[in-house]
Amino acid sequence: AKTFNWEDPLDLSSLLSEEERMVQETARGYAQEKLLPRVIDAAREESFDRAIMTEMGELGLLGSMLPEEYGGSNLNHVAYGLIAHEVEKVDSGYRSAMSVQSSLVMYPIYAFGTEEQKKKYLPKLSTGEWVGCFGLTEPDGGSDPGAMRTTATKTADGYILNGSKMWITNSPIADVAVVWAKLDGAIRGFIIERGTPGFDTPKIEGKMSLRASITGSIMLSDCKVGEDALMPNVKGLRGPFSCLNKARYGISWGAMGAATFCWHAAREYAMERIVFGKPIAGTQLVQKKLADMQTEIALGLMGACQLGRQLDQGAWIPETISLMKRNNCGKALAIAREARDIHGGNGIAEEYHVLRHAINLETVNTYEGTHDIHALILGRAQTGIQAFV
Ligand code: TGC
Ligand code: FAD
Repeated sequence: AKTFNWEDPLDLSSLLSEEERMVQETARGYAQEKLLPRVIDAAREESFDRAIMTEMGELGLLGSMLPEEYGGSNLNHVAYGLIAHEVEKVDSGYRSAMSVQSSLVMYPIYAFGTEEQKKKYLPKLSTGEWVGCFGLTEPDGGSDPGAMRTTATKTADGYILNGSKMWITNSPIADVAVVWAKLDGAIRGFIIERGTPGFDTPKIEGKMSLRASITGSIMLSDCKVGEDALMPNVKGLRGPFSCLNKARYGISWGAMGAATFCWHAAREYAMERIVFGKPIAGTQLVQKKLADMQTEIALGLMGACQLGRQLDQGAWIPETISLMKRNNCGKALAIAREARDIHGGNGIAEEYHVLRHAINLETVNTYEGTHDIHALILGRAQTGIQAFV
């Protein structure tokens, strides 16, 4: 007879294929052996180690869902989610670097680019030789990207871009940027290479969240690009949203990775911490907190897995992605805060990691559509009434 597995109460692992488990093992090994030992210094010093991109590239973790001819590993959505989950157990910022490269840069070039653009950029991005970034959000407000001000103007031999993008993961180290701008009033995607005159990417300093990730802005002042910078096969908000669908899905797994780390750390700490003569794990309040964490994580991972299967079958709906992104980020943030609480004063020390996760999850709950914006997407879907405006 089966016994209760406290770590995997709904038996998620029985739903994974042999290949998915192998990917999970590879990502777990890399994250624990190579990322975990450098994360405390990275967060303290607010620095991102560029070598991480080539390391991930070597293991096939970048653009993993793309076909092999473009440098991908031909993996499915569930395997992609498992990578995000393992990497984010260490730090949401490291998962960000992977998400942006895979879902927000390689995916649009693959889905909307010309054959020449795919051949030029995808192999280099998949090895991590080149780093990409994705510029959608602007300083005047990210929740309503349809109101963007960045423009592209057609010239005799290309386009001139003007405007600015804010809060862009990886922009200061990016070799190439996917930038969304309005051309004759319609949103279009452009690929801009580092070194193009009028393209600048200053770093944002002083972040208190996601400090192991590098973030910047993108300044475009009369930035001239050729005809070949435009991705021809998409027009309108569907372009950036198609990328966000993939990234938000991955985040629904990733956030549960950060939550899983915090839950396990809280459990272990509570078993060892003796207060009033007994382990705090033997108190009702702490047990309730641990039970809540276990329940939310088990449900969140099952939901993410089901969504991954739907994506693999092509039978998915954007609202389902909003539901999972919103719920898993919100729950992960609450779990990380509770785990910090269970650690008492030690919970604020960097060596215990839990406060770093909680602070990171503040960003994860906000980017790729805030918790409330996803509520409005779900509200619209069930009432037929849009409440954004
Ligand atoms: P709406 O009228 O709803 O739609 C406009 C057009 O877009 C299409 N569309 C989608 N297509 C594909 N997938 C989706 N999920 C789609 N959602 C909408 C839609 O069909 C329509 O097409 P058409 O042809 O009919 O015109 O647009 P709206 O302007 O009312 O949208 C409102 C809202 C709130 C849903 C949307 O703007 C939104 O989601 N806002 C949040 C913005 C956001 O998520 N930004 C993320 C920036 S990137 C980032 O944060 C990266 S962090 C990465 C990291 O470091 O990990
Ligand atoms: P706003 O849109 O100004 O929202 C502020 C508040 O108002 C939120 O609470 C929001 O929920 C609420 N709100 C807005 N509209 C409504 C409404 N109609 N009804 C009720 N409440 C509402 N963007 C990129 O393009 N690329 C990246 O790589 C990227 N990386 C990021 C990395 C970090 C570390 C961070 C912090 C952000 C990143 N972002 C990126 C930007 C991110 O997507 C935006 O911050 C997010 O979409 C929210 O936009 P905003 O910050 O302008 O907030």
